[in-house]
Amino acid sequence: MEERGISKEELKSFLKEQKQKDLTYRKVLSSMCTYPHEIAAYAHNLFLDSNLGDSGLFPGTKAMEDELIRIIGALLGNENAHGYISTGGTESNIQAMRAIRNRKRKEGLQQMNIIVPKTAHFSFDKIEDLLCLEVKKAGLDDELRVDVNLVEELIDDNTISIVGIAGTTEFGQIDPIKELADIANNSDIFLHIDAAFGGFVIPFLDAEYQFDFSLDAVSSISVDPHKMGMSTIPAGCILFRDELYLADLAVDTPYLTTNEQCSLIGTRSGAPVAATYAVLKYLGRDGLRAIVDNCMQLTRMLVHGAKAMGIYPVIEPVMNVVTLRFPDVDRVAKALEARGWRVSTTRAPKALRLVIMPHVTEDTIEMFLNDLENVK
Ligand code: 0PR
Repeated sequence: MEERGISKEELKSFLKEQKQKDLTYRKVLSSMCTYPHEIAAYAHNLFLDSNLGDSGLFPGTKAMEDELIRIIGALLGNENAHGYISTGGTESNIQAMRAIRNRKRKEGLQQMNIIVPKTAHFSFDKIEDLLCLEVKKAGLDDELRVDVNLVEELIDDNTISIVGIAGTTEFGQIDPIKELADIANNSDIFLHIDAAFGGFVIPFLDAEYQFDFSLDAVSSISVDPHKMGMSTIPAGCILFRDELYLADLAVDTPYLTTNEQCSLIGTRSGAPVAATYAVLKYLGRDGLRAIVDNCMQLTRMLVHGAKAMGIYPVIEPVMNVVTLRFPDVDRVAKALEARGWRVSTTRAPKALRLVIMPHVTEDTIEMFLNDLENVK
């Protein structure tokens, strides 16, 4: 750091330059984030100094967090769920697995494993490392949902949790959560649902899926307001059916305004909490449904246009994630990037992956299809 600071004007013009180097979301089809809703940005800015790591100092923010847990819990089938606003899907997944691991450790279990679908997000690789849990990966069926028979085969005496994904990162597929719930019920095993992406999509789809606390065996759910919830980054949410799992996460915090803390991080911004509260209250279920409807309509438009060119999806999209097959997908991805698009590719099966977030418009899809026609 320099001895003397620079002027505000100089700094502001530097910041603007840096901001211009960042991409806008206009041609981004690889991200699960989007522009936050303007009301979320407003609330975020108002609560910049709020720290829920010491929540006794910020009772106004804390009340919004408590209400959010009720609102998001109700959306996911249980208004009496318990949890907190995390930094995102990674923290929520870690905390769910840490809670059941701590519980089982107290019961005397030493070597523990969890079973996740092969499609699980890479946060589970971090979990394997951090929590010293073996992570077993179960194979998939033809539609890229976890194969429940393979899950059942992997269960042993040291299995403490099964994980189902409601909205897989790469394919936007929904695992057969009801069948996983039956297995969890029969074996008395914790069932965590990673709905980081799908939690704000699935309740608003025309088709109905059982994936949440309305299934008795579902123990915890991860759901991210900073993905399809239109909130600011970082906003995740971890919910438990049973409050006692929060106690399994708690540490004593004798010199704070509260006696204990359940979150993974210490200092915790209240800004995304205010943002999430604001946007969910402002939009309501109708507003969120309209956003999902629009994304799904554009998803169908994209798939329809691709099929008309003889390009087919790996699975018919279940939510707003499209994966397209090409014999030479890396070349296609590169050619699209050269035209300013940001796209990604899946691992297996290898395909072009496009996420149709709320920043995507009809014009975007038309422009994209036009470019696809030229590079395919
Ligand atoms: N679970 C699922 C199902 C996810 O899709 C993701 C993230 C997570 C957990 C982890 O969430 P956090 O990243 O909030 O901790 N899925 C995207 C991914 O990793 C996130 C993303 C967002 C990637 C924006 C790129 C991007 O530009 O692919």
